[in-house]
Amino acid sequence: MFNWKLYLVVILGFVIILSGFYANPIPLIEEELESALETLNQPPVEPVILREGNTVHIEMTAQVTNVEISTGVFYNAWTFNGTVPGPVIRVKQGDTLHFTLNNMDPNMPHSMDFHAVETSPSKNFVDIMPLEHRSFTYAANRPGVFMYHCGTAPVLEHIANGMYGVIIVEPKDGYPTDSEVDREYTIVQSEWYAEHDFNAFLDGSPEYVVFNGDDFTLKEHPLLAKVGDRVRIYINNVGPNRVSSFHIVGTIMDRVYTDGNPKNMLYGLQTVMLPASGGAVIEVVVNEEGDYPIVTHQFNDATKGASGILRVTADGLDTGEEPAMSH
Ligand SMILES: [Cu+2]
Repeated sequence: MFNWKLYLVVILGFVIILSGFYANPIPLIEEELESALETLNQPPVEPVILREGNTVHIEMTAQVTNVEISTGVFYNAWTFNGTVPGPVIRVKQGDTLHFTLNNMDPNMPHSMDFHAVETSPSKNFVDIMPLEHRSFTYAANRPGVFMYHCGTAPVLEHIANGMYGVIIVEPKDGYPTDSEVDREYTIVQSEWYAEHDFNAFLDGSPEYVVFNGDDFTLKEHPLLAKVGDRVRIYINNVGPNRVSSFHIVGTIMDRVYTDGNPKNMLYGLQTVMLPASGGAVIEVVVNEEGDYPIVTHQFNDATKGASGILRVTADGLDTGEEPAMSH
């Protein structure tokens, strides 16, 4: 017996398949490619840092990894080692750096530009092609708190997507205040724009301006100090576009070493100006218990996330309380 219902279903199915084919001849391939790009989320790879006398072997990985930039907001970031900022690298003035970059990103060349070294960019900051690796050797002869970043063109895109961090080159003879320092922290200020939107990067109006990659960690987990402590902060503003006017409410910076060079010692600053890529070592002495907001005094940027808390308690331990005031 003729099953007209089955016949109708088969004909309808053909019509749907054919109309899809003619409307978009290669729909599956494009969709698959797009979703593969969207879902690339490589687990963080630990950096390798090994000292051998005055030579430091550093191995880092360029990779694509989702990072949380605000509570519940994720960015499919281009990173060094799966975090934004990338790992803090610490070496000593006079060290030779033997640096290897593995590029795990299958879609894009990446590179490394260390502000801590003086070398020919066209030789030593060159692109490393997808899934390749390459090594470079250079000296870190000047002390400081230096930015590092991917230098692949367009640099704006690679920095705005997350490829930056800090390399601290400790001065050979230390800082004059070394023996007085009780606690040390590192803060990196940076910007997040509409995801992968190059026009937004160009316009320079970020959605978030953040400390250490997100707008919540330094509020939920304050930096801690004990009454009377001298607190040292290694700070760098990596931008890519904004200047930072770094300030800690309720303090005056007892010492500031501009760009982290001990010869650039300043006294009694209320605010330290950090150009894009600029760094500093700052020290404050905290003599009263309480929550001291850490901000950029460019308050549009502080309101977009660049604020945190320095919590001072009698024993230096966290009280676990919500910050008393927030900016
Ligand atoms: Cu890059």
